[in-house]
Amino acid sequence: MASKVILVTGASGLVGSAVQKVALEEHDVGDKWVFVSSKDANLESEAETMALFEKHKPTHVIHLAAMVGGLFRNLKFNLDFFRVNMRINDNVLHCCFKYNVKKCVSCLSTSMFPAKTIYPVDETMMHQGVPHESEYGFAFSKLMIDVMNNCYHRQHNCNFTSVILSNVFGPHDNFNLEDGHVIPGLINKAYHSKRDNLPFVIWGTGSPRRQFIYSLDLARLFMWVLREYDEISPIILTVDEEDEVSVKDVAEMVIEAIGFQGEVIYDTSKSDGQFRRTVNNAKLRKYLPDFKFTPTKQAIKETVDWFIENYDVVNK
Ligand code: GFB
Repeated sequence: MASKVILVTGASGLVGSAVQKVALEEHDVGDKWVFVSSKDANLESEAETMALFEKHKPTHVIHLAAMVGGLFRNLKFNLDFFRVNMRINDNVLHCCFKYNVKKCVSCLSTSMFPAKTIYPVDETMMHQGVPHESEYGFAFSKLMIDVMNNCYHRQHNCNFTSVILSNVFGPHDNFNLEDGHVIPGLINKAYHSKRDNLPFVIWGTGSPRRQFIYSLDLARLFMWVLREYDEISPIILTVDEEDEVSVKDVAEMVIEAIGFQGEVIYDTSKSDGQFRRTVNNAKLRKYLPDFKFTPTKQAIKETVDWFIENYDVVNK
């Protein structure tokens, strides 16, 4: 019999696909992995979530399913982000409790830190103020996961924890221009600008700064959190502070990886969003001082190669 039954929600997304890849690479100890996506259950429905847990009886859960999107999707659907994610998270965590799940790891986001704060922020500062207005609904739904994890622990001694993610990118991302995050958006735009001999338009000023993490690095860290991390309080999983880059920096890496040589325009009529949200990963570094992140330039090149190879599927 499998020693662990690990249920992964949201498994067809950016992070879920990377977790699947890394889990397959692990020559493991007989754990059973169950990867589910919205095709298997609507997690906004309590009944469907319950049926999923009844069917698979997981001992461990990696909870990735969420309504997600880049700045421009957040600006349009603040309320939907809050309501959808609150429903999903309440159903999943309650089923984890009902079905005696030994450990659940959920995802928070660096966008939930107070908009007015002192940088860099760390895990102790997440409830100290109101998040940036552009991500308000999403950010509060993420903060509530930490509240629920603490309540389940206090009232029922559950081992539900969470990880705080910065901007993730990699294969299987959402490359949609309106809904997606900046790196997949830039890759999609640069590819078409090169193909159609058009200017490459970067939204905003290019000055905002972000810590980007490659999905495959994140998946490796997830394995460690699942097996070794033993706190209810969240842990930030991202690159070191000195690896923070600007939107302009990543746009230049995308231009190089695509081989675009035309005109570059910054459309400053578009929002910049939050200027920075620098986080300190000292807690992660205390546990894993030697963990090596893939250099952003190399990870962008690998993502561009994946995008080109999978162009028909991505753009269908
Ligand atoms: O990844 P992103 O959409 O969101 O990046 P956040 C937004 C930044 O990239 C802004 C610029 O400064 C935009 O002006 N940008 C330039 C572009 N060109 C583009 C483009 O083609 N597409 C997009 N999307 N942006 C995310 C949140 O915030 O951070 C998530 O949306 C999550 O919910 C994550 O919390 C951590 O980095 O601002």
